[in-house]
Amino acid sequence: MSNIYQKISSSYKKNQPQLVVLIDPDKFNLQLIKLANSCNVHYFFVGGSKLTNGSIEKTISIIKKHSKIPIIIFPGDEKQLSAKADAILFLSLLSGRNPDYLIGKQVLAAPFIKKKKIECISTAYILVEGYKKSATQKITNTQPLNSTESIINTAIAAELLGFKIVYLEAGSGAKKNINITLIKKVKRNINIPLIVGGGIDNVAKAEQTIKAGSNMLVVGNVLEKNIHLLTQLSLLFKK
Ligand code: 1GP
Repeated sequence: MSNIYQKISSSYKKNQPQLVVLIDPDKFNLQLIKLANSCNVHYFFVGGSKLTNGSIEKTISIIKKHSKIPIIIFPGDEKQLSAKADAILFLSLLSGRNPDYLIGKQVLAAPFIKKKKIECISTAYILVEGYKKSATQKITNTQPLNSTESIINTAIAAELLGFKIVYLEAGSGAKKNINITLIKKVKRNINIPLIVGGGIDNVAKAEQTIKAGSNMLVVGNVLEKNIHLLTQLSLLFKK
């Protein structure tokens, strides 16, 4: 088994939730990286739905200079790659029916990932209604799922297809984060780690999300506005 996934899997088996800080290269803030070093942050996800000025490669290099926290690429498209990352979430947008985001972009990215031997974690990416049109929704031209049954069935299909992780995404800056009851139901139906993110902007939401069974919790947007919330959030986790 591979290195990063081994750690994720081991925490999943021990029921120890992990905290992920999402770094958007366009909004890079070195102070957040430095603060994360003294908090219970398990991983950085680096990526963005659409990058304008930021570069994945440069961002990862800077983070590596200042932190030992493993970096996992969370790619918005097939160009967001770097051999410097510790792993990549190899996402397929299973909530949508756009072939480019189901398999097309993966085909384009695959040769680089294989050649550079980047640890690849196949991830079923499920966009759930977050009541704010997300960047993912706009760029991929897909609709989020809002029926509990279809979300659960998509997660089950993901496991049966061999995905290593399910990611329930409400969209960055979502008005409504993923519903607690939904997390519990999805958890009951799958036996692989579950990532939850989107619109988690305070400690209470984070606490409820991990109590409901999320194995990895992703926080991005709110920390771009207030890095100090990380200190409080990190108290919910152990390292
Ligand atoms: C978005 O799930 C992540 O892809 C994190 O969402 O930016 O709303 O924290 P936020």
